[in-house]
Amino acid sequence: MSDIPLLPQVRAFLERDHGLFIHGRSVSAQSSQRIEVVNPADAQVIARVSDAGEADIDAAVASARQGFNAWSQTAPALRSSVLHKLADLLEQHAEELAQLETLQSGKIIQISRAFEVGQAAHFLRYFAGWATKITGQTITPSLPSFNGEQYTAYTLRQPIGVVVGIVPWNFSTMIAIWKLASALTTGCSVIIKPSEFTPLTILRIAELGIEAGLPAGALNVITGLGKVGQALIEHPGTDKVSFTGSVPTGIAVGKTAFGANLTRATLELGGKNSVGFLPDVDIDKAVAGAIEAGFLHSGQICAAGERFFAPRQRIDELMEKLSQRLAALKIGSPLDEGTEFGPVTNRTHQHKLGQFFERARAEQCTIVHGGRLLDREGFYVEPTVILARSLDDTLLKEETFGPIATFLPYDDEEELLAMMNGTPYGLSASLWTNDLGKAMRMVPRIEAGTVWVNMHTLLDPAVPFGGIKASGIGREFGSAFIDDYTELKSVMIRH
Ligand code: TXE
Repeated sequence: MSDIPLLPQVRAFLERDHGLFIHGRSVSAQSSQRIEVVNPADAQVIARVSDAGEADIDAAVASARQGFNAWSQTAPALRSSVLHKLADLLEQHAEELAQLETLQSGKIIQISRAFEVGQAAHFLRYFAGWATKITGQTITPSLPSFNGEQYTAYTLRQPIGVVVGIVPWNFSTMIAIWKLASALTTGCSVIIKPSEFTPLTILRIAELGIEAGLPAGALNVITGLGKVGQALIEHPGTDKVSFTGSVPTGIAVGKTAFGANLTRATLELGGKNSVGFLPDVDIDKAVAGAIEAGFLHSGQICAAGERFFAPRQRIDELMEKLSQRLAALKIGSPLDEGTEFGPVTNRTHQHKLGQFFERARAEQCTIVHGGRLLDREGFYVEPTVILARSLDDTLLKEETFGPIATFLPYDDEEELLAMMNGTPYGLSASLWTNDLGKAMRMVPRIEAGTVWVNMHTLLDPAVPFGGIKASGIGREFGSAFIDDYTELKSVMIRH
């Protein structure tokens, strides 16, 4: 097969002189610094965007404050209908957005279509529904009444203000949608700072936001390096940061936010997620499970499984069958609809994965399958299966964020639980078994924000998502996100 043809509107978008999206339109940055956007499939530069400077950041924050004043006063039903309209527009522009996403991230086109656009629209509609359902409580205080006076109290949930949404490169469309939808449905305005590697789709979506009916300033997009994110958090005109990304950057973001007059922070960080196969598991289901947990989008998912624990008597068979499946994957261009496994998103990340392979060899782990960078144009690495020697091996401790499943055998259930929990992180974990009773007893003992049974990685907007331990603070989705985007005001009345 061969690459699908690019839509004319995609070519036209790439050729544009990209500005920043401030106060309802694309404006040229005052900073002259530019960042190259590179196609991971062939290492060619496809566009250049601005690395925003101080004046640009001031302009975006001023616009977002104005946007907040307007948007927070709109009726919840109107906010809901604008977000529904934006979801419609995402679907109407689905192929254009999917192609742009694949060009900037190397994500295979089916994943761009299904997740970055299809799922993003689905999440957006879920968030849109919340606009009209945000409520406080009424409370009867027990204060003394000397002259017949009575008391009534109630709480208000009010939008927090200007939100900074800092987005990583792995799901640059969907994660941006989670952040802007959470902010806009609660009545906040938002400034999105996309990853410097993948800034294009959100610039296009901001234009669709205006078409959907957002007032100028409700949604701004500022491109640039990490320092731009930091300056936005430090800015006195911003009230909250919602960050998704790596643990070290997340900790830095948290410190910056707390140092900036307690700017509120939601941190959704990565980690080192465990996958436990119980002794009764069907081997074919275990292999499919390992693929779902570790290799979707080349493992570049914060919730992906990286630490795989299998019963000692079954581990060889499992790794062998998994290796056979990986060997049959069609590796190729992400714009080819037949491709099952594409490049990773940037050269730095590809090199980092190469260093992990070297570390594994130096620590005498067994490379069961893969373990090399591919010698071809673009940023390709082999899907890899590794047998570690102990829990202290680097590949069982550090987040690789790549297509690497590292295995270790266990002998009994208590040892499995200790291994699964033996990490400072706690974003997600999964158990694979036919014995649901056993799984139900183990689930409460697993230290993770999300535990899946016989599934991994898939998220639903109705189910809260976020990390415990060093994997984050706060929750996205469900009703839980509302607490993070609103302030609770108590009102007491004597009458
Ligand atoms: O991520 P960062 P990077 C891992 C992955 C990858 C490594 C580095 O292993 O190889 O992290 O990737 C912005 N204040 N993950 O550098 O640093 C930055 O511009 C405010 C795991 O891309 O986490 C980008 O928009 N913002 C991961 C965003 O933060 C700052 C997802 C994420 O950048 C900033 C991505 C600062 N001081 C990478 N520094 C996951 N687990 O979800 C950077 N940024």
